[in-house]
Amino acid sequence: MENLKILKEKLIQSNRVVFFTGAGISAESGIPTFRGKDGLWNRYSPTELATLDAFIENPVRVWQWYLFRMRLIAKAEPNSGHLAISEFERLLRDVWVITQNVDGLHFRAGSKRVIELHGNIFRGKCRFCGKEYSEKEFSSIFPFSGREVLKGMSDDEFNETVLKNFTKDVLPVCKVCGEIVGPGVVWFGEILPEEAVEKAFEISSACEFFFSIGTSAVVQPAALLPIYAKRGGAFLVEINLEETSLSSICDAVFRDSAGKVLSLILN
Ligand code: BV8
Ligand code: ZN
Repeated sequence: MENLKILKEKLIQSNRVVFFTGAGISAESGIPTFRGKDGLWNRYSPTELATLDAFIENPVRVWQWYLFRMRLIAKAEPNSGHLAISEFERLLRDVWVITQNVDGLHFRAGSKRVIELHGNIFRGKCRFCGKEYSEKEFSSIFPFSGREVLKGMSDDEFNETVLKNFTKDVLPVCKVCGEIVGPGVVWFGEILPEEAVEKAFEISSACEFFFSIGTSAVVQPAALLPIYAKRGGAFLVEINLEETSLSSICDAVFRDSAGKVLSLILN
């Protein structure tokens, strides 16, 4: 407990603190992680669904998977981990969140300075002409994607309409080029948004504390951020249920849930 108190005091005196998060921080909101024991990928492999090839080959199947996840996220609430980070943004001088997650829960928890490295699942992106769709604009061409529509759907309705009777003619058609629009996330093999990547590497290389939270630190180039932070002299903290390739270079490791540890440091 003592070292948590010391850590909090040092955070209060620090200039810049970065919270780098992965699927593990949203697990306590009921959203399965990718690679953990209950991981989403366990039933599917990333190459099977989160790639342009998979989408071109079978857009219905890819959209069924994304709508399944979007509905889980629409029904989810930010948890104590998201809320503690948003509280830190109010308490400390200079806080940034860099997230690999596409669920938007940091914003819903009240965090303002959030970099979404892998996009946002409720937005749309046309891979054929490049048009990007905001959440509002996307739900106007794809009613199924509306947060409230998905949240209000019972399991039976979802199974009936989306999992059973879902056909190509209900998929969103691009207003510009007429092709099928995909989710506004970064797929494997796709480049990350340039501005977001630049900003993320810039702030990570010049911060005093870098928290790597709920991530297996496997996905590149995001997994380079903690390495850059360490190289820039940051005190590197891992909060993760399982050991990762990062653990051995961390200055502090908390092998416990993100919500619990972040709330303990905060209070
Ligand atoms: C690119 C959006 C190239 C989609 C995602 C080297 C350099 C560059 C690329 C590569 C490279 N090596 C390999 C690549 C290719 C690839 C890659 O990284 N592959 C991996 C699998 C090896 N990278 C890419 O393709 C990237 N693109 O670089 O393009 C390029 C370059 C130039 C020109 C053209 C192309 C794009 C990567 C982005 C992929 N998109 N998401 C979607 O969501 O559908 S990644 C996906 O994984 C999610 O964003 C997720 O957040 C992310 C990372 O996973 P984690 O968040 O770490 O989740 P995971 O389940 O793995 O771990 C959770 C951890 O939490 C576990 O350890 C668990 O123990 C812990 N935990 C669980 N509960 C809790 C907890 N901890 C605390 N508390 C709890 N309660
Ligand atoms: Zn288009």
